Amino acid sequence: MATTNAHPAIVLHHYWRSSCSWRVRWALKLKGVPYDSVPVNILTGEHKAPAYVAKNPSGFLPGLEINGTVYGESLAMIDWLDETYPEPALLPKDQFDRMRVRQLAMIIASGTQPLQNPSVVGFYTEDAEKKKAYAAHWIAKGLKTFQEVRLIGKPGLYSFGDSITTADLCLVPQIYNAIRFDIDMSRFKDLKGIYDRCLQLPACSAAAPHNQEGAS
Ligand SMILES: N[C@@H](CCC(=O)N[C@@H](CS)C(=O)NCC(=O)O)C(=O)O
Repeated sequence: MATTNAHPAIVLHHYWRSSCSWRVRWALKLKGVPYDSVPVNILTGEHKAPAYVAKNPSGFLPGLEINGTVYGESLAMIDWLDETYPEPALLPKDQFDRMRVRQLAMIIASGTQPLQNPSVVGFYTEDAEKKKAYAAHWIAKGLKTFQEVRLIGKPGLYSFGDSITTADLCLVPQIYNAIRFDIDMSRFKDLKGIYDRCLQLPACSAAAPHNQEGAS
């Protein structure tokens, strides 16, 4: 994609089912930023191949390429997008509201998703049942924390208030994983409500796993 006056050339290296990739796809679509898509298949190990690791040394997805330079870490990408394309804002104006939204986002991005990552779970055990129980334990713990912290923030239609924030970008893909791991979502009714509402929104839905190339 050629650089235009309005936008740099952006390429997203991602996997359709990766929750961290969904966060960034959603931010790109919400901000109306055009990008080229390079699918990287986690199941076949493409993310560990030298060609990808040379671009993103962690070997994790997604990777965001901006004018030929690749950056890792989905929250760094989302911050850059929010700074560069301020509308619609993904963080509230008030400093303490912003802190709360960041807290919610980090509960998922630092305290939950890493513990259910295939490489982490695979290092713990090769046993499929144990893998599932281990991942489900940490996801449920993370969602419980999120649910409680949300209530001491400003609960509204979404995670914080009535507009989409970075907290939702992290929460919704994590709930998708929770459902895959058969977690009983009746324990997290409010969060499931946010998930259902978000999936009605065009940007979230367009970024969702089932709408990506290669989804099965
Ligand atoms: N903190 C990183 C985490 C990235 C990450 O864990 N990506 C997962 C997919 S959601 C991955 O590439 N996993 C591959 C593996 O575990 O081997 C971010 O937010 O971008």
